[in-house]
Amino acid sequence: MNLEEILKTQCSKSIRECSDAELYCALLEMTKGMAKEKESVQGKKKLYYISAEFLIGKLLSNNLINLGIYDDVKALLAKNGKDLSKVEEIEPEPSLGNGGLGRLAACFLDSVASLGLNGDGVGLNYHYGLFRQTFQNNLQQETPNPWMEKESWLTRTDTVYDIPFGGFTLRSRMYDIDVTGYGNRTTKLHLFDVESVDESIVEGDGIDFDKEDIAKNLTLFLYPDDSDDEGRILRIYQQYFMVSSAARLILDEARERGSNLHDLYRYATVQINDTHPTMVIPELIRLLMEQGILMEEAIDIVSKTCAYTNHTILAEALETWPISFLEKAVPQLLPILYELHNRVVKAYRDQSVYIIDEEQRVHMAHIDIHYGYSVNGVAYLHTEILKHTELRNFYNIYPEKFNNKTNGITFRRWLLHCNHPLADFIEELIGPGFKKDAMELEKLAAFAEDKDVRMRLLSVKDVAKKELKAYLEKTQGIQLDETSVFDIQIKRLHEYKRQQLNALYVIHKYFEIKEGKKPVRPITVLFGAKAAPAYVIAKDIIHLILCLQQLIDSDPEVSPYLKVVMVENYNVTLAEKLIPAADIHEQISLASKEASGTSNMKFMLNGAVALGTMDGANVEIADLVGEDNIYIFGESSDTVIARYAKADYVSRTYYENDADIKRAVDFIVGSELLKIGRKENLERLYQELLKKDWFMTFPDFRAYLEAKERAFGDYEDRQAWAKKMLINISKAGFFSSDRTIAQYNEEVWKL
Ligand code: 26V
Repeated sequence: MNLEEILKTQCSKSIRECSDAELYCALLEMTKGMAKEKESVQGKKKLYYISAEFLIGKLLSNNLINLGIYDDVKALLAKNGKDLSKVEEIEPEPSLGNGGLGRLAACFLDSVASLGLNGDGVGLNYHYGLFRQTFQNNLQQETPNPWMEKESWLTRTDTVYDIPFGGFTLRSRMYDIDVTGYGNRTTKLHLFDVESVDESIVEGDGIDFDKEDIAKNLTLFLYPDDSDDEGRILRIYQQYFMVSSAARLILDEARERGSNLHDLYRYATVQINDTHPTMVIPELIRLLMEQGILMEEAIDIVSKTCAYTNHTILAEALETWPISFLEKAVPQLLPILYELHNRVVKAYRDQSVYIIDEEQRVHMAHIDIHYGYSVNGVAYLHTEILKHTELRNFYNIYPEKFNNKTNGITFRRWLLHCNHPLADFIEELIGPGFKKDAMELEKLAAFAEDKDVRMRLLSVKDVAKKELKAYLEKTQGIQLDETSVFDIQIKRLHEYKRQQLNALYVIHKYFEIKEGKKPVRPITVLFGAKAAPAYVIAKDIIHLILCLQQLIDSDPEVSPYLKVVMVENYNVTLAEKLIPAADIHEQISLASKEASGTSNMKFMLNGAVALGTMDGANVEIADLVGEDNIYIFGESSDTVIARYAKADYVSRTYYENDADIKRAVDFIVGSELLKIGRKENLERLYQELLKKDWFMTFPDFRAYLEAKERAFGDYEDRQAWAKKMLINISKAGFFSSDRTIAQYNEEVWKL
């Protein structure tokens, strides 16, 4: 049957007569059917990528691309007076992740399927995912974000497990989402859900709910607010529910493939994505013991099966659970946890590597490192810092376990899907090979001196900027000037990512313009960021940015030259519009703090130039593109680490010795902003910077200004800038997640 007939059968009317919503449902069903046909016989050993987050984004277009029918469907719809991009808009975005970690997991699944590897993802089916962000009175508000509709990518399966908790049992059911590989096979994302979940317990129109009613709330939200103890215990229930379901699935499937469980590690490998799925280790041990395997052997088997990825060095982000919480939620794991701890105590005298500390807290990462066979960081610098600083004592014990796997992104979504004009132009220049082998992008370097190519590249960028302008105008009522330079910072709001540094720049520029020092070309500074609902200072930073946006918009002296925009509800869908349109992208974390970053790779691939610190994967980007094609500033990770060790940073000294810093910081609580914003929030942020500035924005302020001005200056030589764009694209191949996944497979999973 051809596409037209399939669609007609699905809709039971002609394409022309269908609404966009009907077409969406028909395409969804059709795609699911085609994905099913590409499921194939699986090998002996299988990867289970367990993650609390899979930020998959909308799936329709991506699936059409991966199935190789995007152009045909688009043409067919057009022939019938329909627009595929309108149909795409019908799809709700499943926001099953917070940011980089969850999006990475989604990119990895795409690559596992595209490389034809035998591996599935396992996670939780959150009904509301991450909250939807709205702005009211320049403050972030959170509301639920429902995404599961009658017609969705989820397929209910017959796989159910009874998961025991302290005092009660919950039934889990597996739902599947097809992961269509690019021209290869389909694998699965398994999402477990509680049968008894009850969406009606959400209070009002916010995101509060009864945190103690576990049977009803377990899979309601992604990472519920964990600022209080009930929220934190709920996290433990979620995590155990996820990994116990996963462990049962792993054992069932391994047996089906012929394992006698003594050889489990020859049939399964488990990648633990950050510490959230760590309890899979004691749970697998427990379940193996239920099958009659002795503790000693069970520990050995599981230690050869599980591998751990670390995604952050921030101490506050490394999970530790009070043993009393675990005792309440999952008492059956306690004997195993004590045994795992006692073995460590016996073997090593060093308290810093113990699993349970003196305050009776369980260090989840320590379980992973002692009882997993691989520990990896997510960029070169990050792994080095883990080995020599954060996890030094573990590295001394197990040097052979540590390895680096620099993150990557799927080029299907982050080029072929989100930037058709650029993908087409690249294909015109170097042929279609780059779609399968991203390293072929290197061939673009041959055009670096070609003036026509440079001009074409600039016009492709202009098209994307105009598209973003139209989209933001339509969806958020925001007006952009597409002839201005688009300087974009999009990522979770966190002090270490330093959106506040960018905001201080805006204030500085505001003063300069007021003083008559106008930029040669208008500047548009775009932000997109959600703050954790309980993260007070992060929300204050959003407040500051929104107040600046309003202030500048209403100032006719400044607004022709400077515009600040914080887009509402930043998510994958918005990222797909923002990234192609960027001229400059901000990667300005405090050196040593950003494990990798992945938007940096997406921007580079779309021909934007980075303004960044030597942090995370920026280091590798800088190595690849060379200093002419990136704007690096700020103190090195060594300096930063040494300064933390000495604990001698005093932000006030910088404030007092640099009039520009003082002027910008004082402005936060000056009369102009206080007229617009809330005193409490602005004052708190002012005090935070003045008294603490824990992520050291002041020491980097001057260098940041200088680098940013240099970038804006260089931007005016359009030919030279186009060359920078081209070099960035040509060097992006290394950051394909296909490369990352191939390395995981060769060095860790060995499927
Ligand atoms: C979590 C938390 C939770 C509590 C409060 C503070 C805090 C700060 C950071 C985090 C991050 C958790 C892990 C994470 O998302 N890491 C990100 O992983 C990406 C994929 O490897 C990587 O590109 C980002 O650099 C890294 O931040």
